[in-house]
Amino acid sequence: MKKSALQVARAAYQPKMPKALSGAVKAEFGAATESVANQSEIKELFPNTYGMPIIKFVSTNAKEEASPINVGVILSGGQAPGGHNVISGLFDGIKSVNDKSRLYGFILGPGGLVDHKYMELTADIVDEYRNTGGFDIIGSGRTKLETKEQYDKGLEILKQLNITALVIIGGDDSNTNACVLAEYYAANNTGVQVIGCPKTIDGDLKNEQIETSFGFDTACKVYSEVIGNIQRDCNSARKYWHFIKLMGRSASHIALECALQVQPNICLISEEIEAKNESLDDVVTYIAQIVANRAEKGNNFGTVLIPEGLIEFIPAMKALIAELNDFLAKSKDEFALIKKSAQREYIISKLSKANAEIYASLPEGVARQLSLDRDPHGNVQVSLIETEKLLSDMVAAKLEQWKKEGKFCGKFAAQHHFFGYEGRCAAPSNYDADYCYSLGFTASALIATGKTGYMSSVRNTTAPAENWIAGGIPITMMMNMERRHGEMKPVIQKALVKLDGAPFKAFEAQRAEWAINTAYVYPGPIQYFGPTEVCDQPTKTLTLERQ
Ligand code: FBP
Repeated sequence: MKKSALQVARAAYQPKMPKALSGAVKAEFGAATESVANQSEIKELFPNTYGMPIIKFVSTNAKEEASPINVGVILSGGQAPGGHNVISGLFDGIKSVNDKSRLYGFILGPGGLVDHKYMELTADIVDEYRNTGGFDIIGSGRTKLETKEQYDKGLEILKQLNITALVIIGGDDSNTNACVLAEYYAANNTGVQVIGCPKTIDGDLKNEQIETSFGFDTACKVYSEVIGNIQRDCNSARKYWHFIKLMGRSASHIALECALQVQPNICLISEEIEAKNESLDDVVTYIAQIVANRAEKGNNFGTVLIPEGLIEFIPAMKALIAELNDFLAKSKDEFALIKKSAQREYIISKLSKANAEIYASLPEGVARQLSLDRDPHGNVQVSLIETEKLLSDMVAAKLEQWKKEGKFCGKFAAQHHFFGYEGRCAAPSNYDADYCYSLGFTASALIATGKTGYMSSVRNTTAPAENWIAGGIPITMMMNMERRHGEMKPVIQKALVKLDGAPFKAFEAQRAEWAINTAYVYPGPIQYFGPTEVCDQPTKTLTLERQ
């Protein structure tokens, strides 16, 4: 396969690791843990994996002879830069335990386990993918592991390949799967361990122990580079308002991080809009007012960052979507029989009065997007909803009205962008390359220690890599009960933007100034080689959170 000069140079990069992982390790155990909420329900559902202690790995001189281990690995959900480095860290880790250990990759996500589609990941293959973006080494998928039949089918192939440990690299939903599977395999004395790894560009799989999910750093740096370029263009032509939607299915971490990096004129934070109980019209008025204020100073241009998940956080829309989710889950078959042209009226006739009114008031396209198939985890596919277009159309209508009333004297022309896929498979930044390799290596240490139901954890990552702390966090510790597909289910609690957290506070303190003045910052492209202050900086979010 032909390679670019950067790919060749990058292949030789040796990721930095915590010092503790450089030789033999031993586990230190903390106190028993509790789940973040619904303790009695979670304890009852996970009797074998609840309450386990937090683990920290420290170096030891006593290297013990260990038998080879066969390990399976699954990449699950949306791509995130660094997945290949988790696999290479895991590969090197199990080889350091015993060089006869073997690694198998299940193809195209959890479905590969159930359908027995796999390949052995040998040194040659792994070497081809070190420090590269993407999940193409084995592919990814969104199949939800939730039935006994799936777990048993999976077990068949694990037994056949003599695999005694499975590593699931995924986001909150996939790590929920990992936890359920770990419990099932433990309850049935199968001898198979299950370990999770925190992945998602969305940045919403984090807590006291998991500082960040991998991929967030690189993806935000790619988006910030491109937004910076747009801002230069915008400030050069001075004739467009750019409405930029940013991925992040639920939480607004990506939008917030990009805002901190590029200082746009406007950045919406879904969690704030929900907390203030704002309506769609409130959001539109907020944007239109800033457009009008800038127009008064002769600035008919600007940038608006919009988190992908916004629509679900506007309280009235959230109530509508919740009712739609339950309704579509229950009446899936009946709904499938309704002609496309009659679906809107059909939905309106089935919803409660308040929600039917809101649904009826939505533009045709948005209404249709809200009734599309949910993903396998029951989520609305928000990446398909054109919020950037919806908002700019509504802002244009409001400004038209204000013009008639003499409240707006400027010009308004909009451009639309959606940044998501551009960043999900970028070559991992040094931070993600190092973090992911360490996560994979740590997963191998958890396996060698005989643990199951743990998530690999690497902490203290704003310090130089040698001081990072590697260990494991019981996944049950992150769980609570939530309504999914119309039923209460145990799931990992999503980490939303905290309005009293340092990243939001830093943004809040500066946004009025960014709105009226043109205070753009142009971060430029990710640098892989060069001075550490250019190449090795973590996200502003993480830096502020850890200050
Ligand atoms: P994960 O939570 O699986 O990491 O997915 C992240 C994400 O990129 C979201 O930001 C986005 O909404 C979603 O995946 C889109 O997924 P798909 O391409 O499968 O529609």
